[in-house]
Amino acid sequence: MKHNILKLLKDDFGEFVSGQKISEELGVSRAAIWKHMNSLKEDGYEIESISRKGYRIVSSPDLLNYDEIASLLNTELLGREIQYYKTIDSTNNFAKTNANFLKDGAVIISEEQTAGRGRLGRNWVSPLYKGVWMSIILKPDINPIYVSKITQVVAAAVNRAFFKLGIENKIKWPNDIIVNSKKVCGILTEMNAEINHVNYVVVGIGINVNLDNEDIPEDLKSKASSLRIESGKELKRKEVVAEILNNLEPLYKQFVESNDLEKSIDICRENSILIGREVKIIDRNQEYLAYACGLSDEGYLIIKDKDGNTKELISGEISVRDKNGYV
Ligand code: BT5
Repeated sequence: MKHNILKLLKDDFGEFVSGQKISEELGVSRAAIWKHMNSLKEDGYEIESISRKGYRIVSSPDLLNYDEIASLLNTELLGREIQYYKTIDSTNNFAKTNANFLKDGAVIISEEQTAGRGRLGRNWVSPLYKGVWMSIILKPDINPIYVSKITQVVAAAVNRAFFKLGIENKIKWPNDIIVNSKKVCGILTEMNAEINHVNYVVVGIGINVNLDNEDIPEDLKSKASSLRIESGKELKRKEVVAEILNNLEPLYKQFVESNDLEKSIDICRENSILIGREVKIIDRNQEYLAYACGLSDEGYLIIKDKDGNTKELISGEISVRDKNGYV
């Protein structure tokens, strides 16, 4: 009921909606409406009530639930179902456990993660209300060997979304988004598949939106930052989520429906922080320097080693560091 009341108020955002209208349309008593209004206020909504005029929303909190995000989306597939939590161990873990019951395009978002994960079981710092910690469940009808390309599609979408929000950024292949030489976003793509069939893909996206300096652990300060620290702007996290999903949907559909990666790869190429630079490749237990020449049409990083041999790196195999530091 609370959601229905909120929807009525949001449909007439800024206008007064009378208690009588709410009570008639939703079949609730005036006393119940009052109770729900108080509960909405506790959630952070600023609601003005004037006798004989009714209720109106003055401002909404920056929460990442469906009520806040849905009206900002222009998608058909992504984010049409949002599972929202205040705290969770890892949205990727939750997504993987529940993927069979959730729709293609469903999104899991938590205000904090207590065991956020990076690649290879690394830790991902995810403080309460400061960032976007979300996982998207995808059920593409593609060969499992192509799934790693989805990371490039997502990186391209995040890059576009940040530009739309006024933030210059670069993509560090395969899964980082960089602002002013520091990592502000990481992508973790996982899948469950049979030999020829993808059961589901979980794309985890972690974005440091409004973290302050003190939210970033000492040992990460030299390489990690947030959109707020780097741009000096406080962004609405729900707008960040919506921009990403809105930008991802057309690129993702092009890939899964027409096997067309061109636009995504073009974005990744044009905004690459690695291409044209010497990089350090950390490949399991060996490290070597190489020159990053480009990105193949398949989304693999093309490098030339010191002997002049060219090879393509497939995401997931390696880590790349700039030869003098993080980027
Ligand atoms: C990644 O791994 O960059 C993928 C991160 C994916 C996080 C999302 S949040 C929602 C979803 N649920 C999850 O549990 N995970 C996903 P990788 O390239 O392995 O980078 C991990 C490394 O980045 C760590 O070892 C740290 O050095 C650094 N790091 C940890 N937390 C960070 C943060 N908040 N911002 C920037 N760097 C961080």
